[in-house]
Amino acid sequence: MREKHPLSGRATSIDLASERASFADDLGYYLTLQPRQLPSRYFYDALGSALFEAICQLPWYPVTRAEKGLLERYSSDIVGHLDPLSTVIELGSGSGEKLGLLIDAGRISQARLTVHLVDVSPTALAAAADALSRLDATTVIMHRAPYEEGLARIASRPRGGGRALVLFLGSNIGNFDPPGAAAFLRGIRSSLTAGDALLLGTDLVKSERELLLAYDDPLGVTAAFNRNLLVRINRELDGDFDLDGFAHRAIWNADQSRVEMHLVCRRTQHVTVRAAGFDFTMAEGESIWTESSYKYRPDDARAMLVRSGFEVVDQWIDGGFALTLASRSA
Ligand code: AVJ
Repeated sequence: MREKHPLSGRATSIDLASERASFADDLGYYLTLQPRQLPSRYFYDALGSALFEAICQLPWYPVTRAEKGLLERYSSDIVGHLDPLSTVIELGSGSGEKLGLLIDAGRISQARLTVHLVDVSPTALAAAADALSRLDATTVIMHRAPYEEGLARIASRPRGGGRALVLFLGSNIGNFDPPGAAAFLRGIRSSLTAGDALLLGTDLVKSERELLLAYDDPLGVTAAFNRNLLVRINRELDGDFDLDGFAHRAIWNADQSRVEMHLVCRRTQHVTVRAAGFDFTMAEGESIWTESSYKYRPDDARAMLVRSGFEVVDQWIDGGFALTLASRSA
């Protein structure tokens, strides 16, 4: 059975209206904090998702290539730890390519497999569903939802034996601050049963030069990805950000072990976000903090999992990236 367009994957106009309302609420809160901020989850509208896919192909952004290389080489080892594997849940499905790699390289029996894709982006879900449509013996279920909500829905479904593997790849964990990451991992753990596992992808600390090139690339794709947040606000919430008046800046915060992205105001401007019902003045040099990408040492990733109640099974490292497999023991 293949649920091509399950109910949980369909966006209704009510969803869209309430999403816009919470976008407006979030802006009213985060844009008036000092320093001003915008949550990075809002990067991923259709254009933002396409720009992110382009970033993954940049020679200066090694994350995706390194992780795919690890999956190609070690999927059979990963799957070997999880026999019999019956369910794979990918949080933040992206293009679905990595999941396909795991299934192929791990020689997972497609007929006995159920795949759940959880993503807030309808564009990402559509791309993933397309990439996985070749697995016609596998049941693919899409959940257009935030991760926690998707996990809760999946956990409440009956599962016919076999182990579950949750994939949280691409260093998406890097967008959480340390307490947030621990809480999130504990949430994943509580949705699993004994014997189930989590495969976590984490980008590793490397030289400042390499890190800054990855987040401030010479083609300006990451700058476009960052500024698109303002484009989105202007379009969806009737904002009037002067795009030209903002510069992309990436900095390496060594104390906090994170790359930060900011939008720095080049000249004082008054901004109105009409549909969110607020306005403010931004001074020259003031900035909006749009993203944190935490970087880890291999031991940090393991310790974070242990603190969240997991048992580390194995870890694979190459190209400045780590895949860590952890299980829920009881
Ligand atoms: C998708 C959150 C892992 O932090 O590296 C890429 C997003 N931001 N370039 C990351 C991103 C700028 C990416 N994550």
